[in-house]
Amino acid sequence: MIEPPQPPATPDDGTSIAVLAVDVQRDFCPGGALAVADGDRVVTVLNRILDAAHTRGFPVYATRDWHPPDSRHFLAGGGSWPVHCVAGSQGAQFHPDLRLPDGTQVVNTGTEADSDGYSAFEGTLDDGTPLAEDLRRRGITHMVAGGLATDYCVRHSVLDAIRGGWRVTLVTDAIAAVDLKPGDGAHALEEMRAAGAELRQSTELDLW
Ligand code: VGL
Ligand code: ZN
Repeated sequence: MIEPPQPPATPDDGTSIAVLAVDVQRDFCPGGALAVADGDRVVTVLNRILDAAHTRGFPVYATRDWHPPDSRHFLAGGGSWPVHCVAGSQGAQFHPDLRLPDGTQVVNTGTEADSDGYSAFEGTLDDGTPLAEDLRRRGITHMVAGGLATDYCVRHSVLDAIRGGWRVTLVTDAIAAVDLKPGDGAHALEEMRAAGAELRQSTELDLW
């Protein structure tokens, strides 16, 4: 039997794409300890992107905020936030509707008591490998990113990716902001765009 042609693992322009889903966890969604307004709205959009990535053989990275209970990131430890995403807790679970493909690399962030760990690039895979090292090892040059929250972990991750030399497409309907101060999310978007992130609606992506 003749096999149908397989989709290319890399697009024609020589770039190699990975998808980055940032902190799509129960605690950042309605009902969670640090709920982002409409945080769960990103799930449907990200699922479509994750399915397409999987079909095309693109690696998927899913970060999760994964704090120790005594983190200095929390109000009681002198930080800014109510207790959220304590490692192993129910609130730290990925949103139950998020469909992470087989082979998704989980990136744990904020695991040290003295760090906020806002950036995916401060995080490590389960075997301790830093995210940047894994991306380089796999020849990834371009990241398609979405998740929570626009003004914290998405912002820090996207800015670090650009500083590290990666091309970044930020999916504007796959993100939502904490907006501790009104306008924080909009400001973060502008900052990422000015740094070189390409802002796209999911419908405009080349993934389909
Ligand atoms: C985040 C606030 C505190 C985030 C994490 O994922 O954006 N925000 N911890
Ligand atoms: Zn946190």
